[in-house]
Amino acid sequence: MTTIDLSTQIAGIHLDSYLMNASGPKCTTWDELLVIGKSASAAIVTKSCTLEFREGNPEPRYSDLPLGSIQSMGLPNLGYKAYLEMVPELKALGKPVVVSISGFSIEENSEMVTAFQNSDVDLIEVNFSCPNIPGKAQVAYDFEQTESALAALTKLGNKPIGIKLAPYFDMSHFIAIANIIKKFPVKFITCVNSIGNTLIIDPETEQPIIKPKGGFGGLCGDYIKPIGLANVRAFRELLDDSVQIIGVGGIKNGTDAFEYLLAGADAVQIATCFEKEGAVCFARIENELKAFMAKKGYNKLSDAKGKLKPL
Ligand code: RRO
Repeated sequence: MTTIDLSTQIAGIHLDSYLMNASGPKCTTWDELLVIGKSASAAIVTKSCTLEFREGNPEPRYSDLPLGSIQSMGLPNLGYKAYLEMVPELKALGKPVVVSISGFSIEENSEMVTAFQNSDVDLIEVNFSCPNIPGKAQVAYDFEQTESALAALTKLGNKPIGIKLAPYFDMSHFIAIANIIKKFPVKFITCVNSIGNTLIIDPETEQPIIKPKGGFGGLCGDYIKPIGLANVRAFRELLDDSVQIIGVGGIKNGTDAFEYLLAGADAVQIATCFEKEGAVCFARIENELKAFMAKKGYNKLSDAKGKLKPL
């Protein structure tokens, strides 16, 4: 059987495979990160962190849905210094470490970026798109703030910085964000975060199914795959190849991963499927992707990357 090479790179950082965990489920504590380190995930991505420890939003704040999930976790995390201290042990697990940061201001993000610039992490993903903090808008939907934040954060060191984007739904928004990204040395983008502020109602109880924000939460999983694919595709066409794209949204099998490859993803992240299935999902999806590519006669990612065929 032909060997299929799924190795890739993000901002010059080599990844043995195309699949990694997303900043999201099961990546908050050392024990959870250790599980990811021992799995087939190509990197270890941490839960978005803040200056201080956060308990997160009141429960119930997560619910499985038939085709995904809705959640309003509210950034529960250990505080950035805990992740900073873990970096040497995480690196010792033998794969790239991606830290996600999600401060509440440019100043807070600057403090955290500076700290991680002076650490051994491989990539810094700045989360501009958490939808679940009461009273806080998503930076990614505020183009002026996105530009000011990038101006400040991209000059704090030489380690590659990327941004986690919200899903966009209008061509003018793809173009506006791409034009901002082009002004700065943004090395990668991760798209998409959950679709924020969706509402699932239980008709029996006549209540929302999660508690925070009156039931408004981030929609994840299969529901958002077409949106993730469109965002990856749009940005792949608008940005040049110096910006790598990490696709996220509804990847639960090898063909989902392959669809993101056709759209132009350099790598993909798995959130809801990892939440539901556990860390075995990485090897399973990897094997399914390899089998699907073998059937097609492809033996490396570049054989199909970005090569969506016109109808
Ligand atoms: O913790 C969360 O509620 C959360 C975050 Br930080 C995020 O970026 N996206 C999301 O759907 N949930």
